[in-house]
Amino acid sequence: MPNFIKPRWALPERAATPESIFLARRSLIKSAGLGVIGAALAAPSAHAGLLDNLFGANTPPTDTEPDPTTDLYPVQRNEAYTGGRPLTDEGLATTYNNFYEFGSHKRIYDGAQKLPLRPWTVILDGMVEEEQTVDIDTLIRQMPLEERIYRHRCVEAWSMVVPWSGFAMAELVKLARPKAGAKYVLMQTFENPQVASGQRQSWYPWPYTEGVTIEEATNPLAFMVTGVYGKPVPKQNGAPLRLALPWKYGFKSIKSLVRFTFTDQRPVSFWEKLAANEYGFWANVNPEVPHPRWSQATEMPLGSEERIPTQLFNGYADEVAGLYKGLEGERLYT
Ligand SMILES: Nc1nc2c(c(=O)[nH]1)N[C@H]1C(S)=C(S)[C@@H](COP(=O)(O)O)O[C@H]1N2
Ligand SMILES: [Mo]
Repeated sequence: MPNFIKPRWALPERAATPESIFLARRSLIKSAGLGVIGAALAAPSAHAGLLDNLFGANTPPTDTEPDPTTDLYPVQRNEAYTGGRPLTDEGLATTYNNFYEFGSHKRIYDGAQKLPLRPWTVILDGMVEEEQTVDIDTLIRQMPLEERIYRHRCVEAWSMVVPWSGFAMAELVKLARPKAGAKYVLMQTFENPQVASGQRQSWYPWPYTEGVTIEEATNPLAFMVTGVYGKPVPKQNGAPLRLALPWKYGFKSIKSLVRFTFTDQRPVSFWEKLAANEYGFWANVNPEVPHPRWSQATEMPLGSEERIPTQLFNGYADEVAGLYKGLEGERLYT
């Protein structure tokens, strides 16, 4: 094994596991009376070896099946979205991932290659004029694809700047034709425990779900991702269809979507079910509102040696602050 030099942005596993899973596991295991096993599972060092391995292999994995949308890329860049900072190295953005379906550590890109991407359908249902099941290739080929460089700020305080390809989420809402009473969009990731080892861990509330208001979904910044770095989006980054909400913490940007349900009930997300005190519905980036267990004032860009200040709404306040007028009483920033 070669010697790896751990970059300084390589956060210790405990800090890099946002999502309070060690705590959730601990309490579940305790309540099951399995204290000794619980302690071993809960040890923050459990994945240290895996994390160390990551930094020797920052090359994007290659997929053996050709993606049937490859011919669409690269797409036209929309110059209105420049990212404002240097792009993150493609090798880093595609090998340092959060995708709990494939494990609670960052090196899931190899395991994620098992996910079959075709056939893949997307359901549009709930409070809509007519329920639809849409084939992913039909969907992608009918949408106006463009490239946008967006900042991404994980709640764990690492960040990246990536060139996503895709289409405005407003286009998907238009296609779904929600009824007047619909207020929210509930979104779901695939469920396939045979290939997604994380989904065999029953203490998580699978499938991964997220939600936004219709106003958020139709804000021009809300972006459905089908590609990245001028190619179809790789499995580990949420193929074949994921969300990018650059003004919110990264966990809202749900991957590998199979269902959009329009509803008048506010959705409860995967992380909110696990730890409602730490992860709420709105989760807008705000450097002045700390996570209960760490500060959100600064962030570590992937590949960088220095922390930089975090900005309100991740720097997108001009575009989105208006969405939250009149909601000041809500927990908008966790
Ligand atoms: N289905 C699903 N979507 C998910 C996650 C996940 O574990 N499962 N992790 C989220 C988190 S915490 C982040 S920061 C981003 C990471 O996206 P990336 O791996 O493309 O950087 O995906 C988000 N979407
Ligand atoms: Mo995240």
